[in-house]
Amino acid sequence: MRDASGFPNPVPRPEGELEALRRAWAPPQGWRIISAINNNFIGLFYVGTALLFFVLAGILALMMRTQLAVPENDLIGHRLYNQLFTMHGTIMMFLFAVPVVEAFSVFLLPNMQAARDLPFPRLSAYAFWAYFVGGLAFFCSLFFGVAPDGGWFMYPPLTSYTFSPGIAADFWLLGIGFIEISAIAGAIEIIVGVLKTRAPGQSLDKLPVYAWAMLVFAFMIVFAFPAIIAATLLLELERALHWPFFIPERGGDPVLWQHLFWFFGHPEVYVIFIPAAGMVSMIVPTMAQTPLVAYRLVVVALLGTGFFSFGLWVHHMFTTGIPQLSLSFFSAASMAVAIPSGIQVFAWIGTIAAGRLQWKTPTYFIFGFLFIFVLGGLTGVMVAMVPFDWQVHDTYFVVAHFHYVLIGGMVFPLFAAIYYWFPTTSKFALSERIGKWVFWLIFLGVNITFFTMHITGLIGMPRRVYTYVTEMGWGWLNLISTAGSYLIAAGVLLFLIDLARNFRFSFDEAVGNIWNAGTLEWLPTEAYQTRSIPIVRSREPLWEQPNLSEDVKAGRFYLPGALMGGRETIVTSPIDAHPQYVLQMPGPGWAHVLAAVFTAAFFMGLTVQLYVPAAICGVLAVVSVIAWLWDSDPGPSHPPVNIGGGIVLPVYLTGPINHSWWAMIILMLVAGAVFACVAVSYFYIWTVHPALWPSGSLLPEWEWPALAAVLYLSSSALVVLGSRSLARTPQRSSWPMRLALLLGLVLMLGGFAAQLYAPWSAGLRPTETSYAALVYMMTCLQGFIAAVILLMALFTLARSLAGKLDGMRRSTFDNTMLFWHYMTGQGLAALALYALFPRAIG
Ligand code: HEM
Ligand SMILES: [Cu+2]
Repeated sequence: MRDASGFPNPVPRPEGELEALRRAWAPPQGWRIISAINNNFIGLFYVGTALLFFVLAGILALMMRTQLAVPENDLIGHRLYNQLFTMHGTIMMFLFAVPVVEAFSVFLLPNMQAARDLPFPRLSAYAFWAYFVGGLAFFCSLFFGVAPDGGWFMYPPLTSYTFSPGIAADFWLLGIGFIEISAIAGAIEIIVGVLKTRAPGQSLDKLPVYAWAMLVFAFMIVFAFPAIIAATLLLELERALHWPFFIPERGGDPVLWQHLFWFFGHPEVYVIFIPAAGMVSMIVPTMAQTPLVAYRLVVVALLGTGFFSFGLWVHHMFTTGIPQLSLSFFSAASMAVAIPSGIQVFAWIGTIAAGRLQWKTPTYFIFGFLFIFVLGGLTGVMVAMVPFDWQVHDTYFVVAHFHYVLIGGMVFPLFAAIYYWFPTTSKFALSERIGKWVFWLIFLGVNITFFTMHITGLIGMPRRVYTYVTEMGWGWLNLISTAGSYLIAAGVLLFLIDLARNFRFSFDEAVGNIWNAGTLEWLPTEAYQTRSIPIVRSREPLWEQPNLSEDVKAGRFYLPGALMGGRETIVTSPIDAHPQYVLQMPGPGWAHVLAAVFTAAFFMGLTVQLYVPAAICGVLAVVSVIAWLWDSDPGPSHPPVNIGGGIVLPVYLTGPINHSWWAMIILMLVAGAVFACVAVSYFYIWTVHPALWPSGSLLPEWEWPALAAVLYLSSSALVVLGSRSLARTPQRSSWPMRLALLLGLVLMLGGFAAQLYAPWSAGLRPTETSYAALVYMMTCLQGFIAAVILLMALFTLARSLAGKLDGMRRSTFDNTMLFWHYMTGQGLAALALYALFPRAIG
């Protein structure tokens, strides 16, 4: 029977059958814990760790405020102060703001989409553990006096080897580069999760705004974070091997760092704000008990903000001597981006006006958010005006502005979210009485601390100074700011007390829907999410689909229980959310946790220059990843299953429908973006020092590059032949496929050797000029991708020999093939830039 939306209704199963399924459902104890680690629990652990970093960075801020309370204070010297503001800024941005929103989504998204989990639970766990271990190690650098002190944006030349010898700056570069890997892993998980694991019927126009926001967030990470990865790679190579990317005497340019950093850093602000806005769009309708006004417009605004925020980065560089025309462009664009945020603000106000507001703690925080964020937006428009920015650049006015935006734009929504959503997983709700105290303390504290700073800045106090003389007359303003910061601290402390008193994690006895919300994360859950997966017919199913909770709980919908005796969820089509296949989730495992720990140890070892232990950890990390992936491609291990309502789904599909295929595509986008950043740097450096480019008789030779190109292309062609051969043997692996992979590997390695040899034989050395360094940088990236392909191909061969790969069960092969083509594409691009570009200009 099909209903209006085109989905068959769930047919209630006979009571006996349901009973049997219920029994199959009850997971054994160990299984409960593992499913917890992979889902809600890792999400909460993740949120908790991020809050820990918020508190730690907050303590650093209090230390700074204490030092600045009175003029000529010598509580903290300039050295420590430099470390404090660097660590505070860095931790708040990289170890709190981004992880906390990813953490929240690991915990919220599956519930909101009534999926049993995000599609790669082990990848979320990997992201978490990498962040946990790496973040704590990074923080501990403070205790050993080796904390970075170059400011959170680490401008060279200050942070290059001449002015920052020692390992402090390396801590920042390797530590942050590593944390970015964790953020990107999370982003891949979120994109595939939002697009592929939704409740049947939850088409894109019924998707909760929060899920939209997370989708935009994750895509922004995919395109913005590669810039900081590229930048940290360049600076680390400059520091370690003296490749001169940012040194003007050898053709480099320190402003290149600023471009790369802010191409990441500006979107970063929206990366933080967009998920928070998504949370607000969920909380406001519930608190007002009416659907969000202008849903479509809000979604368009989110997409618009995400897109346009990539065109604003230069407004952080108005004082670097940028040409007038670009100044005007970026100034106008910076003001224009206020429009989509304005649309959302009006949608929230409209929703509040349309409904009847419940005055609960989350509501207070929403109002605090609106007030503070709008003020931050106003000063934002002020500093977007170039002449004004020239006046206040690097003063406390800017410190006031960005704290209004960051605290208003993300800390307040986050508190609202915690008070709002914790009842989904806690036995008790947080206290309303304490909550209001927390709100008022933080709200007043923030305004007292930071409003004052506008004035301090306007009368001239620069940022990043550890003290000031009495005659400047800044003393009383600073004292007020310091007092305010203690109020904030009191509020946060009270919040932690509330959390300790009332938060009790529970799978199945959570307080539940105390706000009468309409979305799926409020469905009753058990050890492994909802008992059955509902059909969704509206944006607020709990409001509009009567008996939904009872029917879900009774198992009257899809996948009622553990049909295959394991962990499973439904994979749906990205637009309409039509059920496509049943995804068998991985079971308990430790390999991914070890992989994260060893990756962290590898980066730590590099930082403190213990190269042998680092190498060992690197190898162990690779081994753990291989062990982790070994049982990740289960194949059609079970005949198609009847998920209920007459729908029979396969348990395994390959090709573009497969969830891991999507993950691979996104990974390729990330790799491509890193390469693109380096390629753009190459052009940029050319515009700065065209005279250093080879010309005339020094033009690069074309024979070796041409050979490399031919070898790459033919290796790709061989893999395609291998794929065809594999398709002809559905039940087993084929020898032609194995041979094609092996021969392909040989050709690829030959291609890489030719690519490496070309500049070397021409006498080019990476330490000589920025041009040469960039040529070798592109070669390094190619070498990295080639090494990955080598591992992937050997892994594929091993699976084929172990009988775990055939014409049906071929996800591993397909992913290797995709990345192989990527390798060829990137190689051709690098070769063209090396061999053809100097010719084109010379
Ligand atoms: C909770 C209360 C907070 C207080 C009292 C506080 C205080 C401070 C202080 C005193 C500085 C140094 C100013 C200077 O010497 O130039 C600073 C810098 C900074 N803060 Fe905060 N902050 C707070 C929250 C946050 C949050 C939530 C974020 C981000 C999510 C953040 C991000 C930054 C950044 C990026 C810097 C610049 C660091 C640099 O100059 O390299 N802060 N903050
Ligand atoms: Cu910006």
